[in-house]
Amino acid sequence: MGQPQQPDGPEAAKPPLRVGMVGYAFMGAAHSQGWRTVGRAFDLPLSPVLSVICGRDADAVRRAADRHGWAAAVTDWRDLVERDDVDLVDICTPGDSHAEIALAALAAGRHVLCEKPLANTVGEAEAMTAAAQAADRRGQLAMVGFNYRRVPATALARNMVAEGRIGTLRHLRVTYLQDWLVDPEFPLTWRLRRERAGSGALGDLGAHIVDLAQYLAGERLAGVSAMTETFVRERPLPAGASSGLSAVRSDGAGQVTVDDAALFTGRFASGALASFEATRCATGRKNALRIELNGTHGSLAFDLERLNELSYHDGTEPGTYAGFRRILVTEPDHPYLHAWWPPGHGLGYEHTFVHQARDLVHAIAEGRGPDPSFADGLQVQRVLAAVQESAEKNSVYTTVAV
Ligand code: SOE
Repeated sequence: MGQPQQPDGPEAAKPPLRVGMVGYAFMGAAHSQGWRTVGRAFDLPLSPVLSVICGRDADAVRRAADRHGWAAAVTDWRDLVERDDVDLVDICTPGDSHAEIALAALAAGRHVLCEKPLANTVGEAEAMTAAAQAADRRGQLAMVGFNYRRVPATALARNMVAEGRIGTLRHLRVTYLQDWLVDPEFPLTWRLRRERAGSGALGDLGAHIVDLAQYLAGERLAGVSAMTETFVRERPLPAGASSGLSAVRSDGAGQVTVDDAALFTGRFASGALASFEATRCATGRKNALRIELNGTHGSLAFDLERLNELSYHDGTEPGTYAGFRRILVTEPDHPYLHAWWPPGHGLGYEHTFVHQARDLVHAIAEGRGPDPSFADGLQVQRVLAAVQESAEKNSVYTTVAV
């Protein structure tokens, strides 16, 4: 590992924002590239520095530090949050450690970025939110990482809804489909155990679509009716399974304790209706997030597989010429695009993490609460809890706690 990626050129003159990240798997890699890239794409008031990365396996985290450009590697997050070369703690771990790391980081005077879902339970999310609100009064900021808000096309959709371009919302339908659990031999990893992940597709994918739906609609869900299912209830234990895992079958399989899929309907405070589907068993669908909003004056539709595009139907046009048209979201006046390429040169999934870092850096420099805040993350957690409660009560309509 070299020295911290010290900013050069115009970056050198700006105060640093020294990041310490906990976790180095998929989200750790995605956030690392966000921190590496953001200062070179955007003109920022602070210069992010990749100070230190943390993981339990010393060799693996050292390799991750070298691969992703972190200046130091440690194995205990408790040390990381106290280091004097860390201003912001970025939490990219499984959900069962979000609360303890965030609470320690806030107590140590650090800013925090926490991956979604905010926590595994409403109680944890409430404690995190209270700590974040107290820390905010000390000038510390905390954000939860709902990165799909930061696709230029979804940010444009949010602006269009807010401008009234679809009129009053009547319907929203959103699906988030993956298929990596179709194979019954896929092992019992942490995402399939309630004590580690809190829930299955609901917290992993459902959290994204609940947040995105509320963000685009500009309002919150009042209540839900839900069902969940676990299609494969026992899976092979992963190689080297931790002592916490016990086999429930003679062939060494362990019990799955989370949902494979969640389907739910929701009613917004305005009375608009919504439908949600989150599953990791939709054969052939790899990371298929699609959302459509129907209003009195028009509709908007987004497909993550075509993330540089937004479909728009202007219901005020005469029927002869009306229809869904494709907005290619690559113009310099589209959200975030001024920093990137000429029109027509698209962005990708990884850019959402660059945009997330950009927005957090600006919020910290300007001393204003970032969105989504921990309070936003808590509200999503309360929707997920209402979904689970409804599903346990034979889909009875369940109001979302406020
Ligand atoms: C699930 O496989 C997952 O990695 C989510 O955890 C991420 O939040 C999503 O962006 C991609 O899919």
